[in-house]
Amino acid sequence: GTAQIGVTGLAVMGANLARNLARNGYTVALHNRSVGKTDELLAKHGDDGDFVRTESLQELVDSLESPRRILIMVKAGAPVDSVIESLIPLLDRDDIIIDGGNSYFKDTIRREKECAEHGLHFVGVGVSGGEEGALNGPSIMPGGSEQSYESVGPMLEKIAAKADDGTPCCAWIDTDGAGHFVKMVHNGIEYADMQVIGEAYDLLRSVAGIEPAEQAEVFRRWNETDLSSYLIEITAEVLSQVDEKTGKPLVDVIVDQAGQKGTGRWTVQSALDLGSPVSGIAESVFARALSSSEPEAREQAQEKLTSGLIASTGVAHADPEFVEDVRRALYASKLVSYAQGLDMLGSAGKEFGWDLKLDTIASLWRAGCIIRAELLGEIMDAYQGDDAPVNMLLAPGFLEVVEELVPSWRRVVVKATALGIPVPVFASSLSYYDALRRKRLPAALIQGQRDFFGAHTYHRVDEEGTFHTLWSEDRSEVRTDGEIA
Ligand code: NBP
Repeated sequence: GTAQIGVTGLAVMGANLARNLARNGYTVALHNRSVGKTDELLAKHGDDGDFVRTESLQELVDSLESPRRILIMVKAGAPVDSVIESLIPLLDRDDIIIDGGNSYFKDTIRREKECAEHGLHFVGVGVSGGEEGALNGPSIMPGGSEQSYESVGPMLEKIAAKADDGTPCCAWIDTDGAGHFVKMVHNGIEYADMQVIGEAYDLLRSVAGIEPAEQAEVFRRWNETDLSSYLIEITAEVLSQVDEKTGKPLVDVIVDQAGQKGTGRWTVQSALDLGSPVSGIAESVFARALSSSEPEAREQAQEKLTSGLIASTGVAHADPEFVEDVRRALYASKLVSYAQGLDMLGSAGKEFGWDLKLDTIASLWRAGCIIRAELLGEIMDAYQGDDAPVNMLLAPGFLEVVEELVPSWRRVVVKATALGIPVPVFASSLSYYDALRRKRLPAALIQGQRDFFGAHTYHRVDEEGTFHTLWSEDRSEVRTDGEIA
């Protein structure tokens, strides 16, 4: 065969990646379980470049130059295993299977091992940017062996988005599941990013009376500030959309129950396993769950839980000071979400043996992906060099910025709380900030409680060692052997 890469799974993502590859000069062999999608792609976009039509995995394999590169873009989960299983007997040593779907990183670790047993390379690749990114340049986060990157890296870099400085938003992350892990955390941050924008929208509307069309202008202005990002840009688009049927703002006819496909949930589950405090990301996943999984409870609560509501907001229509406070609270909460996501990557690196370079990872998110933002260039700078900050909020570039945002941030959380407007991520991010900088945390009391009921022991502030109080005896303190329980 002579095709340089094969793509199997030609739904939106696979079709667009195949077209992107062809437009960049590669000969692309096409395969889909049902041949209809293959023919549809060829009929509509056959002149994007050189394609080879195949009807079976055997034909796909035969059409490829050796060592083969096959990109799987089928639905995440069992379909990926089924395709791998069918491919294994057809492939030769050193062929490369690439999974560009949203696979769970532990599945990727397992699949890499299985493929390695057959002498095959398995490259789990995180791809972000939706349909549009897949076609015109996504952000690409590849894992797998460093050797396989030599073969697939140049192709992936060619089709990836380019940052403003021209560098491709694609770089080898680390072995096995590292690429999918980083993509997962990207999505977790994306959940938080969207939720904080949602909280800002709710406050602007409910407190300052700014209706959607007028808010679209606010978001357009905000997009010229340090908030500048894809998600702020599309928020303005969505808010300015008028429903064809009713003439109302579209956002008012959309049911307020947010969906999720699972990557946010995976991020939080993994964070719990790692003991990584991604409170803002977690709150954003829970906020979606609360919106959609409790319709009956929401309905009853609207009628029955009505105490404590304040009639007047005390804020004039579109009060510029309040609007600016909300903008700052949004930016501060966003910074915390990124700080938490990056912190989680640090913990995962230690747990899974990956050398995750946070400056490189931030650089890959500068273009092509959903969380692309001005901010990412600054995060990249903050993590460059040898003395990386222990927490993003403590990086010289961010320290002063956050400190300046705090008064607005507090005013907004207080106002929202007084008025009964939920701001789970604004508030939990502020608590994270406050907990980080607090001199004494009530964790000391918790250690005392743990020692009381479970003899879990504690450390003292003034002496080395591990201690236990004999709570049910004479309450004297004893020194115990070993580590704290
Ligand atoms: P889907 O996730 O909707 O999957 C559809 C494709 O999977 C079709 O080609 C279908 O073949 C194939 N397929 C299924 Br379903 N079961 C199969 C099986 N047992 N064996 C072989 N093929 C099977 O496609 P997508 O939306 O293009 O997404 C592809 C991947 O990219 C997913 O992992 C997704 O999470 C990820 N992703 C999507 C986006 C996005 O914006 N949509 C963004 C980033 C990542 P058929 O045509 O014969 O039914």
